[in-house]
Amino acid sequence: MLQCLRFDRRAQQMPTARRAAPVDGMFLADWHDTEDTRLKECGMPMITIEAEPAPLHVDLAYAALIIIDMQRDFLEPGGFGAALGNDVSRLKAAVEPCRNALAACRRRGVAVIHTREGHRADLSDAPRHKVERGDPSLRIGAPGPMGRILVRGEPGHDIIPELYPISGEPVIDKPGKGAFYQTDLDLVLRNLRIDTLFVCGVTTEVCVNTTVREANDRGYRCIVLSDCCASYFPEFHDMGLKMVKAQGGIFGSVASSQALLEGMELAAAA
Ligand code: C5J
Repeated sequence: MLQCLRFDRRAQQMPTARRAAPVDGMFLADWHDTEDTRLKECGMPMITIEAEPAPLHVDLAYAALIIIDMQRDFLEPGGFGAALGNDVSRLKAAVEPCRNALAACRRRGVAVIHTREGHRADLSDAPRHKVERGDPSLRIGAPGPMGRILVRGEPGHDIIPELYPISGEPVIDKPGKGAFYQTDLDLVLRNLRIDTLFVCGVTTEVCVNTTVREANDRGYRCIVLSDCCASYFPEFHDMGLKMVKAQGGIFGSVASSQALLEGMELAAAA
């Protein structure tokens, strides 16, 4: 009898076929061939999403929503973003669209992954040039209203309440801008057989862009959800999205959260 535990987030388990380790040299697409029948019967639909530069067909069984660094340190006054002189209120625009995309993915059993940028308490994983940037009283590790700035375990390092992870959703702690650098994200995605990422988060041109480039080189197809991302600099947000989708989608594709929701609804109605 088929088990569909992968799609029950509370079960935190995967069916046997998904737990099997990937074979060296196997392309991500090959995994589909071995599991298609099983996954179809698990009820995960194929959706069409109106993306740029072109519409895409996405099998939700192999897709994940990744939410990059929606942390208090970036979105709230008194954190890392503010310490660098930024107007943090500019990032608020991404919260509601992100919340809608997150709710839709949770409802349909699409894998959800969160990331957080931050450092060890002794800052041993923080490059010196990163720590020494800016006003000494506001640097990484300095005490602030939300605890030590950009340090793991401090209140500011936490994900904002609106998008708080639930049980079964992996949280990737990363010391750099890219979510793959010095983390186990690639391993987590491969074990879940993910080949497509819906990418949300902040900031568009820094951690979102870096992660998309890293993902693209590792063979993941990225669809950046434009309104679920934000920047302290509106022009960098716009350019960051343009860079992803230029030249036929050189790093990935861009779509609105509405396009994702519509794609899901159409598939559900079919
Ligand atoms: C930045 C990030 N902007 N999460 N981090 O320093 O984009």
